[in-house]
Amino acid sequence: MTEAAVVRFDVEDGVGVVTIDYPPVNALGPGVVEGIVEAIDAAQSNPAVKALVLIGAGRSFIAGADIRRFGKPRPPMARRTYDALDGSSKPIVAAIHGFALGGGLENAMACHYRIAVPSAKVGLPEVLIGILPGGGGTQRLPRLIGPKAAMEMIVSGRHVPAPEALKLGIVDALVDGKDLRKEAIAFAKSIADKRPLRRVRDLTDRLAEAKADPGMFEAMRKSIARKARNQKAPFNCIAAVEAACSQPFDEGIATERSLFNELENADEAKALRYAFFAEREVARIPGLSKDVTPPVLKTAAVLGAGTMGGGIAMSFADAGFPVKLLDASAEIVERGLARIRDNYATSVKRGSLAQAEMDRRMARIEPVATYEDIAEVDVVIEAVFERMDVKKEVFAKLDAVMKPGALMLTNTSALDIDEIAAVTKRPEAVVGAHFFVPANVMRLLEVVEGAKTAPATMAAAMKLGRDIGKISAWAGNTDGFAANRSRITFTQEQGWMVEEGALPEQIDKVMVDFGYPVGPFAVNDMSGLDVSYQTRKRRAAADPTYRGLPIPDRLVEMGRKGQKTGAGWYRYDKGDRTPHVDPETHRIIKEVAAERGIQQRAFTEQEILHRLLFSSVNEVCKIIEEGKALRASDIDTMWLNGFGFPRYRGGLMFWADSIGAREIYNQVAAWHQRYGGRWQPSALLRQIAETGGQLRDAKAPQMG
Ligand code: 3H9
Repeated sequence: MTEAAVVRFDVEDGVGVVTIDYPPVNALGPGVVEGIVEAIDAAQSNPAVKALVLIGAGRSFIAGADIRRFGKPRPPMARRTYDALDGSSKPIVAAIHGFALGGGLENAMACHYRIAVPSAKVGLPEVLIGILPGGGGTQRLPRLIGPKAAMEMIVSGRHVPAPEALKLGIVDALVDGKDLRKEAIAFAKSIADKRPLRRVRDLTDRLAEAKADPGMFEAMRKSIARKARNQKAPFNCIAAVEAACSQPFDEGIATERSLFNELENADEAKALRYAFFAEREVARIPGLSKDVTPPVLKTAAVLGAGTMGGGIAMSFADAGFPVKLLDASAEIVERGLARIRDNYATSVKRGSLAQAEMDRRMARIEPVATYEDIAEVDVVIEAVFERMDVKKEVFAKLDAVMKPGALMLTNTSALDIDEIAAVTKRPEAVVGAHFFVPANVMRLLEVVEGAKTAPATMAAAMKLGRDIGKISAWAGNTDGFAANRSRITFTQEQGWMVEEGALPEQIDKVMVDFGYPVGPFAVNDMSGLDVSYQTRKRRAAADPTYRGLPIPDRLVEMGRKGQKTGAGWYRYDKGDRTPHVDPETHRIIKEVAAERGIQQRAFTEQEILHRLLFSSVNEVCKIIEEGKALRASDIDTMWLNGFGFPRYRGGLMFWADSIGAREIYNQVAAWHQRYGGRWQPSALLRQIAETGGQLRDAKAPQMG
C-alpha cells in the first residue's frame, strides 16, 4: 500500500482504490494532483489491478481546484490528472458523494464511469469565481450531455442534484451509498473487462446538436447579456463550449486554456474570489467560534404572520424545520398562511418548485393560537410591527411563557435591542435578527448583539441563520445596525443630488451601468414612496434639526406613490411596470428646488457614482471604528447579499480600493468643506489614506 499525505492507494479484490483525503472538502490542494497522478500511473503496471476507483474521504468527493492558489504563481504541473485518468489502460470509476464541483467534476468526467449517491451534487461553478472550467470541463461536459445543457450548467454554475445528473447523462448510476467504497468496488469489478474503454473525449454524438441548431450560442449570449453585463467569464464559458463543437478535442482543450488564462487574473475574478472568502470569513466572531458550542435547535416559532413573519417562516420550512406561526388572531394567521401558500404556488407555476415539495413545506408550518402553544420551541423569532411599545409587550409575554434556554430573536431593522431585552428577565437570551425583504429570498441575516446577549446566544443565532440558508453577519447595536446604517447615507445623497439638479433617470442609469440590476429611484417606485415618507415625518417631528427630502414628500402628497399609483419618480402605463421618464417629475423637482432657493446644476456620471458610494465608504469606516461591524469584508458581504451590489465588483469596500483610500479621503474632505457635517471624514478613513493601507482590510478595535 502506497501512502501519500493526502492521497491513499490500496488494492482490494482486484480494484485499485485512489482515496483523496484533504479536509475539509478535498480541494485539489498541494500534493493532491501529484498524488492522484502517481497512483494512477503506478496502477497501470500493477497486474493485481484490473480496474480503479477514484473516491473522496470525509464529506465530499472533490470540491474543485484550491481557490486560494488562483491569482498566484503556480509551479508548472508535470502531468495533469485528467490526462492520467483518461489515458489509463484500465477502467476508472469515479464514486461521488457530497460535492463534485469544478475540477472535481472535471476529474470525474475524465474517468470512464461515474456513480453517485442520491444526495450528491455535481457542477461546474467556476463562473461564480470569474473563471471557466479549465480542466477540460467545457470540452467533456458537452460531449456527455449536449452543448445546450452543458452551456446552461456552466454559465449558471448551478449545483445539479445526482438524480438530475443521472437523467442528463453526467453520471451512469446511482447507488444507495451506505458503503460507497464497497459499492464502487463492486461496480468497478462488473465493468473491469469491458473494452473498448469509453473515454468521454472520444464521444461526438451529442456535439451534432450544435450543427442542428447553430444559433444556440448567439441565443445564449443574448439571453445573459443584461445580467452578465460588464463581465467576461460567462461569455468565455460560451466560447469554450462553442469550441468544443467546432474543434477536435485537443484543440478545444487549448482554446479552453487560453480563454481561462484571459480570466484568472482579471479584476472580475479577483473580486469574485474575494467575495467567496469574505462570505466564509463573516462566520467567524472573535472568541466565539472555538470556545462556545451553540445548542442544537430543532423547533421554531415565528410570532407575526405579516409579510416579514411569513417570509421568515418560509425560510424555516424551506430548510426542513418545523415552525409554528402565531399572531394576534386566528384570522391574521390564516391570512398569513394564505400569502405563504400563494408565494409557493407562484414558484410551482413557474416550475422552480415541485407541487409535492410545496406540500411538504406547507405541512411544516403549523398555525397556532396562543403564546402557550409556542412555549416549548427552541427558538422564537418575533416579527411583529416595528414599534418599540409593541415589541416590548410581546417580549414581556414571551418571557413569561418560553421554556428556560429558549433563544429569543427580535426581527427589527432599527430598534434598540437592549431596550427590548430589558423587559425580560433573561436579556442574555435575546438577540437581534435583521432579515431583509423578501425574507425567504434574501440571503443576508444581520445578527445583532445586545449589551447583555450571552456568547452562546450569539453563536446559536449565527448558526441558526446558516442552518436556514442565510449568511449570518455580526452587527453591533447601533441605529440602523451595520447594514442599513452604511446604506442610509447613499439614500440621502440620492435625494439631495436631485435637489441640486441630477435627474432620477440619470442617477438610475449610472447605477445600472455600474452593475445594479435596477436603479435606486426605480426601486423606490417599486417599494412605494409612502413608506419612507412616513418615517421622515416621524423623524422630523422628533428632531427639529432633521433634514428631510422635500421632493419625494411632494410626490407623495400629490398622490404619486410609485408603481402602485401609476406614477412616482417615473410614470407607468396601466398594467405595466416599465418606468417612463416623466416631464411632470422634472417640473416638480425644479419647482421644489426654486422654492427652497437651491441652485440647480449639471452632474457628471462620475460625480454621481462617487457621491453615492463615497458617502457609504466614509460611514462604513465610522461603523468599524466604533466597533459596530467587525470587518470591512463583512460589510461587503452585507452589500452583496442584502442590497444587490454587483458581485463582480467584490463589495463596496473592495471596489473602494480600486479608487484608493487617499483619493476617497480627499474627496470626502472637500465635500465636508462644501456640504458640512454630514461629510465629516472618518478618522479611520483618514488613517488608512495616510498609511496607504487597503480599505478592505479595515477591522474593528475588538478584532485586536
Ligand atoms: C476549479 O475547480 C477550477 C478548475 O476548473 C481547474 C482549473 C485549472 N478551494 O463553503 P464551506 C473551503 S475552481 C479552497 O464553508 P459548505 C472554504 O473556504 C473551484 N478552499 O462549506 C472553507 O474554509 P474555512 C470550483 C475551499 O459545506 C471550507 O472549505 N469549485 C474550496 O458550506 C468549507 O467550505 C468551487 O467553486 C476550494 N475549492 O460548502 C466550489 N471549497 O473553513 C467552492 C471550499 O477555512 N466551494 N473551501 O472557511 C463551495 O462551493 C463550498 O465550499 C462547498 C461546501 C459547496 C464545496
